[in-house]
Amino acid sequence: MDSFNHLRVAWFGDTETEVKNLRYKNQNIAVLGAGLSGSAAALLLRSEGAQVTVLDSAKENNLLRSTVDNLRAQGVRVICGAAADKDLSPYQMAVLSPGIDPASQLARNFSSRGIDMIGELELGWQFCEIPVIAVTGTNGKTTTTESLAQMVNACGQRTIACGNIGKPLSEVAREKKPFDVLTVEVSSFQLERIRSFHPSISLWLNFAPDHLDRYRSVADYRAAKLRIFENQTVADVAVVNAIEKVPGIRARQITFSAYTNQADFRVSDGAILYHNELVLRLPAARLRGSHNIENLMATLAAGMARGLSFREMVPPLCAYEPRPHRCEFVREVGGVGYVNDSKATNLDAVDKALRAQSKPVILIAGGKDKGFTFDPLRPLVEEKVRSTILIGEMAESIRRSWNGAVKSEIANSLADAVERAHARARPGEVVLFSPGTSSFDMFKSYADRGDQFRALVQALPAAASRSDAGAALPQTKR
Ligand code: UMA
Repeated sequence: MDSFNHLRVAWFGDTETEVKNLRYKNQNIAVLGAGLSGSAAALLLRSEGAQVTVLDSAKENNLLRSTVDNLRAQGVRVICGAAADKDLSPYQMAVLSPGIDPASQLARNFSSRGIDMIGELELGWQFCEIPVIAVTGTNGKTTTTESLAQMVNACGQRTIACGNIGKPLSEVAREKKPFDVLTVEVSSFQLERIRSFHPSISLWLNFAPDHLDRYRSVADYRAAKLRIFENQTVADVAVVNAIEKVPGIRARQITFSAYTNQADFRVSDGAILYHNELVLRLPAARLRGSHNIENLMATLAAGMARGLSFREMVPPLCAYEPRPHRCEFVREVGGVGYVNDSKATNLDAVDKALRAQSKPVILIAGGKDKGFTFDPLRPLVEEKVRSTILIGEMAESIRRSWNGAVKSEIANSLADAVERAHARARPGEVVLFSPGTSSFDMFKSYADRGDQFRALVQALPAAASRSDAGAALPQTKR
């Protein structure tokens, strides 16, 4: 049963929708960025009859050949490199990809001319005539979005996990498949440029400082994320972490917390309770750690808002297997466990990964400088970590942050770091790769970084003498 009084039902044949979406026909529209979001937005606009130009600051031979070829084959003009940053053609509107900073030369070339600019999420939303569940939070978005979509599908409501998880909303909108609801992971970058985006159910998982290379302050980052609630009304549902003080929510709230009993969903005696009703015994689920218990609670709350019963939801939710790169156990070598937590791109994620460890840790951390220091982790590192091996742009800065608290050394590549960790770790310890910042200084993405870590660990000889270890390791990009 669907409990929404404003259910958006029609993919086809809705007159209001047809009129609304004719707005872009024959319009001259620029799409900034030729990545996943930009190409999805361009193809959606093209299929709606717009004249579309994709502009990307990168040189053409640095872009995916297949993407550029496909765009051109669909009649989309593509301009790359310096010519894109300086393009002065007249446009009626622009669509911005989430990863492009509004302060970049490309974006400023449009904003300074007063050209109306929306984000790709907003564009996709304008063509989606079915309800949306939107999931945000600093950490746990992807796990929650994916487990929620899997659970909702298993309970008989057709959905797809999309958005920041890797399939842009504009692509789902263009495909026009008959879903009952869309499960959309939304980032602060995407929420920055919404206007009418209106989820029937919004999830606020948690909040911690991040992305300070893009935002002037933590408050700016939080304000962008809070826009998830902006267009919700009393007919909608907001699923909110009870520890957070989230202002200005009009929707009906369902709260959850693994840390307080003052919440609709809470933990007691190794189980999740809804008020006083036992919902899920934690050992039955494959997700582990307090942060994941909260992700499970938020998922159940969203399912409840969709009219699903706990009896239907619990079996598929318990069957959900976590994705790679999130405290993923890779292998044990000589009594040492190796854990790949490459998805940890901020300090809050490292904090959670360290708290989940019961054995002494050899920590490999570091990566791109995102504008913050590792000082806040110092007390926890002192408590949990025996030795650290630091990589990337931030290695020196992290060493300064933890100076005197733990023994630190700097590695010149990920292969070097794994080799050093292998040499340092004693049986009964854990080598945890939880970088605490993003990967772009050395790798294509956190997934590329985690894949390389996993391959390096898999290549460790099972019973090698420690001094030989790593001799045959593959080289990493630096
Ligand atoms: N570009 C310019 N000028 C610039 C900067 C970039 O032209 O000044 C171009 C690049 O050359 C590139 C394109 O912009 O060709 C990339 O655009 P993009 O960064 O928006 O990347 P997409 O491939 O469109 O991927 C985006 C999200 N990326 C970011 O938000 C950084 C993906 O989230 C998302 O999966 C995808 O849309 C589909 O919705 C990734 C991410 O890291 C996973 N998200 C951040 C996070 O989770 O922390 C927010």
